[in-house]
Amino acid sequence: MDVKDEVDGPLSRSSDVATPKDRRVGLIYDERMCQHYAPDYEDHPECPDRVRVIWDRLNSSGLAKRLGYRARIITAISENVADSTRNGIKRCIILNAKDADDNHLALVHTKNHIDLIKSTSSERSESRRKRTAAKFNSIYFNEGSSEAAYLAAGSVIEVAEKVAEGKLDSGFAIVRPPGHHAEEAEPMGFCLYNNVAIATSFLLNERRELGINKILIVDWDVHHGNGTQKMFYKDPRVLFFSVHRHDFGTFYPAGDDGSYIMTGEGPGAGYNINVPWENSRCGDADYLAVWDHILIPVAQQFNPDMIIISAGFDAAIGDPLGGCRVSPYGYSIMLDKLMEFAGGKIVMALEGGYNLKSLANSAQACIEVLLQDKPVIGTLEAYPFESTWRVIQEVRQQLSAYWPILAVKLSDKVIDRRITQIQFSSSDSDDEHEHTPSIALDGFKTVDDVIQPFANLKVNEDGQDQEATTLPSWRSELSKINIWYATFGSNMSISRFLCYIEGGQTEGMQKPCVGSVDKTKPKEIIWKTFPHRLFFARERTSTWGPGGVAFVHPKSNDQEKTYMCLYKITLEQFNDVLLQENVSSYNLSHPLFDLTALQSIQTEKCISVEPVQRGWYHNVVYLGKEEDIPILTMTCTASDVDSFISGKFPINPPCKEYANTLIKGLVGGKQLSEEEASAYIHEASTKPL
Ligand code: Q9C
Ligand code: ZN
Repeated sequence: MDVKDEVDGPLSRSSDVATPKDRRVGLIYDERMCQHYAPDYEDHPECPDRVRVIWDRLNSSGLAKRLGYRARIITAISENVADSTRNGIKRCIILNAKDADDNHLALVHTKNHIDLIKSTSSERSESRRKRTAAKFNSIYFNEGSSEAAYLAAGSVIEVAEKVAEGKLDSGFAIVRPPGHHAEEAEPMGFCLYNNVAIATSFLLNERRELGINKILIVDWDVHHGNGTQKMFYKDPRVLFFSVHRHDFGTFYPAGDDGSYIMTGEGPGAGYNINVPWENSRCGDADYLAVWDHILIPVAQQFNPDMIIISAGFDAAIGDPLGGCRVSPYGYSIMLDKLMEFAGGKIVMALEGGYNLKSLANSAQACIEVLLQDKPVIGTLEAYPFESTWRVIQEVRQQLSAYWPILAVKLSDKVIDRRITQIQFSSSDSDDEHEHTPSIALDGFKTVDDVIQPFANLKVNEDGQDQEATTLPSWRSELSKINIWYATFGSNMSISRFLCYIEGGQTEGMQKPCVGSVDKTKPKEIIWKTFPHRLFFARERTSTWGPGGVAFVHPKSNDQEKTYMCLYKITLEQFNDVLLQENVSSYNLSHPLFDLTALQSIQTEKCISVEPVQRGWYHNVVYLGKEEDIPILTMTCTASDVDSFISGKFPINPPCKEYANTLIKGLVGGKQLSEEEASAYIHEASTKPL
């Protein structure tokens, strides 16, 4: 007899169900999903052992005793409460994996996509498969890929259906290949079919009689769930929530899709929530702050009928790709906090996770929560990062129109609990888990991080930038206006500033700049002093390491004198520089600083540029005119200065290398002798604000 029939039988009679505390948790695992692996035994992080270690751990810990499917099911059904625990350990119900139907795949994928995945199975030669895979971003195929992909999608459907029917309370599909990067017509990021999106669509469209009308998808994989987001972007039945590293658009899958400004469209407006980390090393405290201040309040209002978790464990401590630090305890609290919704109807589907030990530990912690086996215990030592509170506030503001609870201002008492100083202490690595040095070494992505604002432009067959033929009209308009861009930091060195215009890299730069769209050099360079205070603040940058970077006080003060190097560039170029200085992934279909802004800044003096408010230099300041051309600089806001003074944001002297770059700029510009320049920088970094 088929396992499913047995489950459909006795389990569906609620009289057989034990007390409410005794949770029926389904598990699916199938060795055939291990037949998908990178050809040539190439080392690939998305490897078969990922699911094997989880399955082995659940068996060795007694959470999923391998009694053979039949025996397992029978004991699960026939045991009464007392019998259902062996040696005090509650156990899961094991279901058979199932192939997905093409009809169900077609709920979210094109026929071409399905045909493509099918076509990679055995009849095609290895070299053809390789050629096909090479057309996609981070994809491999072997002879087992198609079968594994069908089983992964079908298994998530199977668990989701059983939970929706009430035959299971919750479940975990231990599947691979993962799914959340797969788009309607494109496999990507190790993902072939979008397992979670398929199961979600299946319940909402094919099994409407089950009464699952609203589904919350929580994607806690360290990468943005771009595929899932797109599939439900206009659908208010699905609240898609993703927390992921974004690093201002530079972290995989890179670009703007994972930005918090992506909130859904049409009827789906407000039903898409992205929480984009700005940097690596986020851990339990950061994730739980997001749960407490975004996800949980929204979930209370949304009131889902079911929760499906895109459960990647690549934000776990020790993951080689993620660089974050979520502990098994962290995952268990995140999950436990979701158990209050939808009567605990939670379906977990494995996505990423590439440290085998962390995978097993994290998955086990989650299963224990689903079983409600023992109280969740542990301790959290760390506070969230300063950047985490900033991200949380941005997300709350962005979504407050849809979820009124988010409009409430977070109290200072809450956000004062934060880490402002990054420590590379030994406690980073004294964890029981494996630890990769990349976590500690991977710096903050901040102002001095050079990004590639135009890097995700589509490139035509003949390798031409499409942008070249479809430049937005604001560019030609603003290209006719000149401004002076006044610099006081490392851009005082001409070679360095030219990278922002022409692209490329100069000494000390970690990554090349893409430059501006118009790569014309500045038409003139002059030096001037301004009555503004120069100071150094913030904690570190990935280019310079620990130490503050230069700011000028946006308000003038006759007691002060700051040397600035002025470049005559167009207002169009200024927009590209503004974007690069603030490392935003914002796409410049509209100018950040247009003619209207240029007009009003002459009376207002300062304009904080909203789309790049995540950056540190988003406040454009008007410094007067030279040859009747307006002089603009970019720095922090006056309220940021207050935060520096109050200690809310850190003040730090520049590191040696950064200070030397400034001195070189001043000396090269013939403004000061080396001794004078060095005294000038020293004073700016030591005199209290
Ligand atoms: N430079 C999941 O975790 N990285 N996918 C490619 C290319 C791909 C991760 C890096 C990461 C995909 C499901
Ligand atoms: Zn991932």
